[in-house]
Amino acid sequence: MTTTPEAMTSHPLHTGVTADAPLITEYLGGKTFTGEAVRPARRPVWFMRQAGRSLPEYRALREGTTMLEACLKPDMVAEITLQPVRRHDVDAAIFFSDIVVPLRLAGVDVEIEPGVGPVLKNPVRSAADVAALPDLDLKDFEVISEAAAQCVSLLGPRPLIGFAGAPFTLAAYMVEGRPSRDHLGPRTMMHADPQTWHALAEWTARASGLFMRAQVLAGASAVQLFDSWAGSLGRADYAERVMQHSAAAFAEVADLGVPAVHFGTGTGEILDLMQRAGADVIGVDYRLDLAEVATRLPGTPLQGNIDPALLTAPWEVLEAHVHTVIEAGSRAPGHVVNLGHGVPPETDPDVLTRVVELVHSQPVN
Ligand code: 1CP
Repeated sequence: MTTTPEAMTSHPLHTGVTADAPLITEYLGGKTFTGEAVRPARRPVWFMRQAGRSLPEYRALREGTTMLEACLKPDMVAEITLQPVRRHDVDAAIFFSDIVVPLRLAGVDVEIEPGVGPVLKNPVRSAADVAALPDLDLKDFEVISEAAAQCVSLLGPRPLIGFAGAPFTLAAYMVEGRPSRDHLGPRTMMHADPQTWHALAEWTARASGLFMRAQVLAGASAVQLFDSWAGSLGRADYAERVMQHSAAAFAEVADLGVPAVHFGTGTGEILDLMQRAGADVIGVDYRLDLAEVATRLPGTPLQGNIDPALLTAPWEVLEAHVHTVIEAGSRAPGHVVNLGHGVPPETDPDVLTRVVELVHSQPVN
């Protein structure tokens, strides 16, 4: 650990504040950050996209502020990050931000349009477009460090999870210029103009890596890379044209030693590769059988995979499903209960609170 930056000596994992938090010990396969075997005080659970969207207190606070403005106001970020922790008693906070925030901080003209998602003024489609991308520097992410540090001091022993979009998912928005279903633009580019593709993916890997690094140096105790659209790739494309860039994003935080989660959707064919890209934990989407994934990736802690569609099913149906997920997860060396993708905006927040109570009421292994 000689390369660990000075800032990490006061990090909550190193001071011990979050070293034996249930989330961390499950991510580490039943060990504390200092390596002692331990059973968690309770079964950990959090929800992807728990901050924002489904919470009335979020909508009230965001009134009159655009999404990206909100992401650049440390007080607001900290408040929104904490809202689901207070309301649901989840075992981790996820930093409130968006995968395109590093683009904005680097100087790319991007907006998040309500009801649409990220939109770029100038999509990036040629070698010249890539060459014109701004230089990236950790100093550009100071507002993120400040916001994350506020979250960490308010959270105490509850870990903050830092995150970023994976290089492919981020590049998909940059090439298309807006949300798309099949991501044809980046998939064409990686074959038609591989040099430009790799230059773009190197840039997005560094943007995502620095974004995670800023959050960890400010005290985030884990990171998650979201490759939401990697499921649109064939295995060969992922292996030859994408995986090395996700590995490069993880490499930007590898010296900091925090557990790293890798999540994508529709990624059944590439889960082993996603793990090899540098993840300690695999986030499992709702389409996969968690028990089978535990068999396919032996020795790997898992996160997931309640089907978000069941959040609006009758309670008995959801309850039985949660029990199935817990039972399947017990076959992995560590398991953090989560959804198999983000909270749908129309979810009744009380249902999420009830799921947390149910998970916490179950004995730990
Ligand atoms: O005005 C609003 O409230 C905008 C809605 C919104 C919110 C609340 C967007 C626009 N982003 C976010 C926050 C956000 N985005 C978080 C916050 C923390 C939390 O999890 O609670 C996180 C982790 C993200 C990550 C994100 N953004 C992903 C990866 C996760 C996933 O859901 O797959 C992706 C793909 C995005 C892009 C994005 N940002 C926003 C939207 C609507 C989209 C998706 C657009 C599309 O369909 O392509």
